[in-house]
Amino acid sequence: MISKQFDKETFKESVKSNVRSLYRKTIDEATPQQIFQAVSYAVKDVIIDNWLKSQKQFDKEDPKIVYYLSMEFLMGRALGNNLLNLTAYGEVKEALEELGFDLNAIEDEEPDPALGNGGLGRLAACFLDSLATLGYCAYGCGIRYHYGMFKQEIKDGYQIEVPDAWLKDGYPFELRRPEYAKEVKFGGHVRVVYDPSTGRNEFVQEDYQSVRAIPYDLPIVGYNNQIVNTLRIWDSEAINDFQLDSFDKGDYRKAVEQENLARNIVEVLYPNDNHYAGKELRLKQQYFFISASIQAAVEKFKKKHGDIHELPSKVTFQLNDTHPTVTVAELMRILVDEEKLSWEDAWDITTRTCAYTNHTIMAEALEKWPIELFSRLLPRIYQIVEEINRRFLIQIQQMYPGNQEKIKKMAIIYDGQVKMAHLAIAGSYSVNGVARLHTEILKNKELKDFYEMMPQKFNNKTNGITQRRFLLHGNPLLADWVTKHIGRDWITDLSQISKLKIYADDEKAQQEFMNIKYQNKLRLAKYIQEHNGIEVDPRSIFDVQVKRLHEYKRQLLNILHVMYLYNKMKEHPELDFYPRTFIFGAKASAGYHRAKLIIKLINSVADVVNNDASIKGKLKVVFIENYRVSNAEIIFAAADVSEQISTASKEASGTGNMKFMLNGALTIGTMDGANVEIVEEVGADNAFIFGLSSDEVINFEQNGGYDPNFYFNTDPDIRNVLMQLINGTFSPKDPERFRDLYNSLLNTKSSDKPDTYFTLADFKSYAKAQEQVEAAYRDQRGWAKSAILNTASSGKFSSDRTIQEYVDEIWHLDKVVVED
Ligand code: 26Q
Repeated sequence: MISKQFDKETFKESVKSNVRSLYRKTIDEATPQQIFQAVSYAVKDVIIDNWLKSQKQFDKEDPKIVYYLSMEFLMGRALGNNLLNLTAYGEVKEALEELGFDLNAIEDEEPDPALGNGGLGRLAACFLDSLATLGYCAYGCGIRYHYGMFKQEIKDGYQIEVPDAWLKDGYPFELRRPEYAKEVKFGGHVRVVYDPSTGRNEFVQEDYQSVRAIPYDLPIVGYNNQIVNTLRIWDSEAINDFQLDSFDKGDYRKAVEQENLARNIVEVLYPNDNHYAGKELRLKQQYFFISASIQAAVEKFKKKHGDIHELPSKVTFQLNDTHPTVTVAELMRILVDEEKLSWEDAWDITTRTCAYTNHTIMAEALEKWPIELFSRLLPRIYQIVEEINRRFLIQIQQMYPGNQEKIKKMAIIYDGQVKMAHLAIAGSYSVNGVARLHTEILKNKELKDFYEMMPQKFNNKTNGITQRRFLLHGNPLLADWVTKHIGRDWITDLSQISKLKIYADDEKAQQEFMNIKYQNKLRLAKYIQEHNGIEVDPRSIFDVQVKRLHEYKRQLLNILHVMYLYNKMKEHPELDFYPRTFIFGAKASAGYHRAKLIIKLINSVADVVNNDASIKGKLKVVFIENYRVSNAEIIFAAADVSEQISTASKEASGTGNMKFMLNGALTIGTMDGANVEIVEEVGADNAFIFGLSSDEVINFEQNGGYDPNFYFNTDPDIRNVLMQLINGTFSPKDPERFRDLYNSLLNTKSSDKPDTYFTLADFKSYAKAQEQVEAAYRDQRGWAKSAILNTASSGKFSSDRTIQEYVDEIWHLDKVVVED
């Protein structure tokens, strides 16, 4: 497609002139990084025009705005994506070729902005892409971490965390907006002052420390519609410019403290995924970006509208998990303390403006802040939470008179802790889960009491992913093939992709599809060769599990099964195994020792298996270092088999599962999260389902768990694999190395609660499903048909569909069109 705004010659001139003015170099003297910068600035120029135009149109039409509040935005690289969404990728590629550069190589110069951990952060990024593409006015609000998700290096099979200094060369797409800075206050105490003129108490925070929040705006380019939305990430700066001699002793100390505070707040992203860490700095980060964002949003609203009571009709704050939940109290503070509203009016406005998305039922992920910490850091906010709690408890008592159990289970403040999920639910008009099964579990189990009290708030929004990054950009060969068969409409309407179904039985289509998969496997094999020094057979089955490392995701089940297969091959050399490459990619939280040990186990198994000539290269294990958005695109495109093997009920949704499906991989998985809906769309014949159901898991849990020793004692295959964890098969120098993993799976003296993830209970049915995978792959035509059907059935899993549901059922935004 020819872009409306790109002229090749002008673009080339712009790149050359950027190299000159930025680096005082001619284009042939510039380094690849400098070329990346120069190209990006040239692209940004074009974006800025659309950005201005969009904001003008928003100003004119005054649509309702959603603020997507999130501690994480896992954006991935912007250059290629922006070019695609501007529909200028082809022309720019040509322009650069004429200058002697390869766009792909230039794209590889961009640091991967990794301001997120995994699913939740990447979901936020997909949502921004969809919001802009669908023409809705949306702001992402987050933190400009100076260090994003750590880079993972594998040394001697162990994970090493290396800081990710993504800003070190400057990030060309961001725009610093100091004129929109906001002050954020921490600590001190609250003085209550009676104002006789109004008859109200005023609450004055004194002796506080404060920082200046400075916004940096990143453009979010809609696909082919000239809309550019904004991701606003806040940096912090000290309020007092640090002037040594102008302070007396006391102020000097405070100045230093405020400097430190400002420096620390935005320093680094917490690398925890699905795990709560009650760190003071984390709460500072939360309040920092929320206070700045809510202040800015209210100010923007007031510039246009006279009556603050109209806020809910023009603004919605979507809370991405409980991390931004101080929003509820901060908005109350602004409405009551600054706008001088009555508590009742302020609460009415707040609870019609905030909405909350839950992403997990894992107990260890629930945010509970000690009162001491919370009230010390946020004294006024704590008072407000206390009042919200007091009134909420009255409401509970009215509904359930005398029921102390309900108070105990539902209170916002209880047992010395502030429970953020309870605050989010009380303060929101919508509470949603992220896949149908997950929402049902919330309603019937985790949040049952809340659901019974306010059923109207609860709803489901099954997650989605953007096909523009994960097919159009990540898999150009398949994208072109799809377009050739059904036209381009799928790019903005993924439901169209079902038109491919008529090709599922077509032999030519099957061959083309499998050939594209093969090309993509070659691309990944090359990446693996370059990065791991391992040679893999592109004709083998590429069986892939890429996601954060967590016990509930059960990478351990996967690698135990690899060990089992290896044993079988050794025992029965006469058996005919179809060659298989097991590919892993996963970061473990820096302090999560067991997760890190699982990485070591995967690499240890890889060492033994990959170097055992007797199995003739039929089994390979690869651990891809530093799994992130940029290499994810290459990995999804090349996968035959998608491993989605979480303990049923634990994975709220999953989104990797959808990316694999879109790229034509077949799922081997449990009936968990969105897998349920994936199987519903593609049909059970085109997936490999195994294991306990969520009902069965929950049942076991309510009756004290299952007995892993039963499997150990009765199944020699399982016993053999487990014994190999402690007999040095994969760690001859240190046979005890994996003892903790062994203990985690069994009832032993040192494990108080063994295998809460039902690994051994699911092992045999997993192994059986894997046999079915192998058998299915041997039938190449059958496999091709299933693969095509997976791609063709993935329409539901576009984040465009998800966002449209949020708009229709929660946000009620107005669509905006930007004209030429
Ligand atoms: C909390 C407190 C302190 C530090 C960190 C955290 C923290 C950080 C990140 C807690 C949780 C997360 C991330 C959770 C997450 O990614 N959840 C995933 O969300 C996806 C999008 O909805 C789902 O698809 C996944 O199933 C879910 O695991």
